[in-house]
Amino acid sequence: MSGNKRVAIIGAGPSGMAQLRAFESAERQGHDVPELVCFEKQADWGGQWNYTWRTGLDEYGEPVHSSMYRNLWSNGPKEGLEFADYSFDEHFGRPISSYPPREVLWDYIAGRLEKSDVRKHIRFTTVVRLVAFDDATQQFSVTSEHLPTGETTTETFDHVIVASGHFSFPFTPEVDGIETFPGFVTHAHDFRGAEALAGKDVLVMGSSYSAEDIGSQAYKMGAKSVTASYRTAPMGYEWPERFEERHGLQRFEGSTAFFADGTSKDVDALIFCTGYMHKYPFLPREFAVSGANDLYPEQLYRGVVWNDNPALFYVGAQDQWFTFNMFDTQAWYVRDLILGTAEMPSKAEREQSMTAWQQRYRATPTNGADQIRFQADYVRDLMGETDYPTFDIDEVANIFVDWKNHKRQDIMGYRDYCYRSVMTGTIAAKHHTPWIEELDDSLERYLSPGSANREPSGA
Ligand code: FAD
Ligand code: NA7
Repeated sequence: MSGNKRVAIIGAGPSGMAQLRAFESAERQGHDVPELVCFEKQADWGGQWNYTWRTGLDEYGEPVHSSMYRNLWSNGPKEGLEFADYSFDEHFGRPISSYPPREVLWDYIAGRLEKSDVRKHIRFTTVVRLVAFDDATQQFSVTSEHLPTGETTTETFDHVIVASGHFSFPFTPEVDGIETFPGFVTHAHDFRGAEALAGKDVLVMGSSYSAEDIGSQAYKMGAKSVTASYRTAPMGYEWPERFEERHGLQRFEGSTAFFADGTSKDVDALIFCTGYMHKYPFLPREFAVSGANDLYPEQLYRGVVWNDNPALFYVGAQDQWFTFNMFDTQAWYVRDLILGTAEMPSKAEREQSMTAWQQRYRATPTNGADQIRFQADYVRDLMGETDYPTFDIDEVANIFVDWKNHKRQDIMGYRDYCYRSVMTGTIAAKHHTPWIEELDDSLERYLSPGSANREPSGA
């Protein structure tokens, strides 16, 4: 073991799993790796991708982590998130479509780690309650609770890696008169499926991913109408009939919603798609990322090192165009800093770098393409620092830009496009059933015969 160092990883979602994979890869190359303890409050790995029907509090009275719903399919092409060291072809043994359902992606993420024994490092159903740092010993103490028994344990670690995600604590604004609304009210975090919205007039508040996809789910499942209410700018897609956008939900009077343009609409259901908060209840304020859901959180050098205490790291703390392969590049870099094979710059050097990246981020136009290229450059920067297999990051950025264009062309049909993998060169298989017609989102149905029989389109 690396000088008997101990490393705590908080969370076994895609980011924590990437961290375990990174250390495993170093160990395979003969590096002496630290003792790893990964705390995971759920009973299995996969983070958001570990679907639960539960909402609110779980069976132990813990806040439910996952915000995913039954019928969720990837909202971006899988060619944008593919691991550079474990392709979809390797996992499934044949080409699959570009927008797999949730369960299929969960299977892919898990498949990479099932080939190793890293699961032994994970303590499931164990929630981290408190992290503290002792200036005298320069060590962290981590207090955790084993949820089934209620037993608490405090241990010391040289490093803590926070990989607990940031799409689990819903932000829900106040709306005047909402207490008089007799209909169904929830937040995207607690949404599990749109079947019950069939025949209903549905209002979604927000204009980002959740509003777009939950609105589309409601449409697909036969809602009588879907109204999406935006604050800053409409999504602006060519919505089908029964789907419209209106500016600024202002108040309710009973079932009637009033908007900034003076119009009103009677609705049966309101779903807040108003985003999430950075919240780390186990961290003292001086260690907790705060602020908006940004591509470059202010307190983190290279998006991963807590600048005021570089023994503390985050993986996956930024807003995400890139996901799984970005978490990998972050995890590989964090690993190398811990192993000492990458050098930790001085505080002054870190600050210089952070200022430069932040200035650049603030100057980046908010349109999708520029933001995508900003994050591509960020990933490229990390990739250059480690031995994570390099891949054509510009081509991945192009895939994301194409994806945005396809959404503009056909918001209800964009998931039927196929892209080419930058990792293997394979063109995705056309799925046997268009997204709008498919009501069975299971892995079995997805992989059922016929999925490779349609000619690819796009790419
Ligand atoms: P998470 O997946 O959130 O995992 C964090 C883990 O930490 C969880 O397992 C949690 O139980 C654990 N944890 C939290 N607190 C504690 C604690 N105190 N103690 C112990 N364990 C703890 N990305 C895509 O690429 N494509 C998509 O289509 C897509 N769709 C999404 C849809 C929704 C509704 C949401 C919310 C996100 C979506 N994402 C998507 C983004 C998603 O955030 C990432 O894909 C990915 O799950 C992030 O991984 P993570 O490990 O950083 O966080
Ligand atoms: P996002 O992407 O953070 O978007 C939040 C949306 O909520 C955005 O459109 C905001 O509008 C809107 N919002 C926030 N506060 C308000 C108030 N007070 N009034 C009206 N509208 C508001 O969250 P999502 O849930 O869509 O996506 C998060 C992740 O989940 C993402 O990674 C997906 O893959 C799934 P704004 O544009 O700021 O005016």
